[in-house]
Amino acid sequence: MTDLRGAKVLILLGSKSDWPAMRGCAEALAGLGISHAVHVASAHRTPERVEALIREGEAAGVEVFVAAAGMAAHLAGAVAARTVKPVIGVPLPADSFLGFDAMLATVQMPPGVPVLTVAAGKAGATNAAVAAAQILALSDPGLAGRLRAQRTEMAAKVERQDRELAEERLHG
Ligand code: RP5
Repeated sequence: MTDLRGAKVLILLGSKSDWPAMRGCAEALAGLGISHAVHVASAHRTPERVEALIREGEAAGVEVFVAAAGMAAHLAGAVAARTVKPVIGVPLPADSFLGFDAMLATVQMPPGVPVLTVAAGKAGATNAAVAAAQILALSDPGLAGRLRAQRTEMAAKVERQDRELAEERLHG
């Protein structure tokens, strides 16, 4: 059905409408050199497709699943029910409740079937990629090094911002 060969991370979206919020996840994985695939599969509208993608993904060597959905966001939980690989859930804001609905639906899993839930929306999309990288880095020293370099870069950016602000206040 779908070619997932080589993908270490499989990103599942409840709808194509989730892609603008989740594009950053794929970009962050690519930036860290992590092979990944992205597919739309809905826990409610296409439960069999969710099942098939998990089976295919596992057979292809996927190590971490990322599942993003809004509203009654059961996708990550539905994935977690069908695999013992780590599942990272990204709650997405929809028209109502600013993502609080999706956050509760994603995070409140029963004991024994966890979903590693990150922040709602675009921040969560990025953090899902970083968290997936951290899991993969446990057995990949090169990736661990790239994560450390990313942190160093982030710290340098904050210090640059501090200097810029001081400069602006001096001359503004
Ligand atoms: C969820 O419902 C999807 O993940 C999406 O966030 C939301 C709305 O889906 P669409 O009606 O845009 O397909 O299942």
